[in-house]
Amino acid sequence: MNISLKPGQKVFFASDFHLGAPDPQSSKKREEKIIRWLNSIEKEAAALFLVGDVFDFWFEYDKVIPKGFIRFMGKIADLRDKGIPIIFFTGNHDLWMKDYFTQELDVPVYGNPIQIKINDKKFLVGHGDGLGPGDKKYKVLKKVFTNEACQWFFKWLHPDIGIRIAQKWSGSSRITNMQKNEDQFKGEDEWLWQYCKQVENQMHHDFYIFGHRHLPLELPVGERGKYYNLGEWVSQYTYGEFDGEEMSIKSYKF
Ligand SMILES: [Mn+2]
Repeated sequence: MNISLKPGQKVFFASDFHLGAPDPQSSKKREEKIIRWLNSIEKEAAALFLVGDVFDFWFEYDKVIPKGFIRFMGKIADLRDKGIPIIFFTGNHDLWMKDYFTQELDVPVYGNPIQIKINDKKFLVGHGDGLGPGDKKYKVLKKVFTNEACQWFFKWLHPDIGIRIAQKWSGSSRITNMQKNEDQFKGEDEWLWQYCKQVENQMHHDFYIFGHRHLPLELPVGERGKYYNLGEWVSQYTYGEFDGEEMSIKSYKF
């Protein structure tokens, strides 16, 4: 994917909105904030990357999608209708996105990191779950979640039951863990940082952009590369911005 920026244009990156969690009221407030942010960037945006865990839970049945998030989806439709390319990634919470966003909103959805070129800079962009060493528990879980038989079984549970179970599970797994040190910086042991260094040894990228850690980070990768983590939108409202030369992590101020 190649993007060339006109003067004044920027590319925006955000992840880990976790819409739907931990309860409808706080999710609604977050949704409003996200829309306010999207309104504020739309004039400058040459492209928008939403890098996974946009939804705290998502599952597409053949003819049904989960209720909710309608203003957010409306805003995505509005930006697309204005001609702004939007690229979605699945995260570990919403990895069951299929073709609904592509069909309905003309938004491609990627499940793995992709390389992009913006002006003359090379990027590697993805959610980041299950990459690098460590994260072992999740890697096992992902095998179950992506198992076709498991998905088939889940699909045939009535959505009122399936989604209720999934929301309970999802709610207990992450947002609540945020208070419990899960999201503290692990220094050299940051496995996504290690993953970036491994990739950099094979092939140079100027910028590595990931979510998943819920920690806004800016770290060197080799001599010339940099790893940015986008943080989250539950309490910090952080996002990445590339102006054609420089990448930066900013916090949206309301
Ligand atoms: Mn997340």
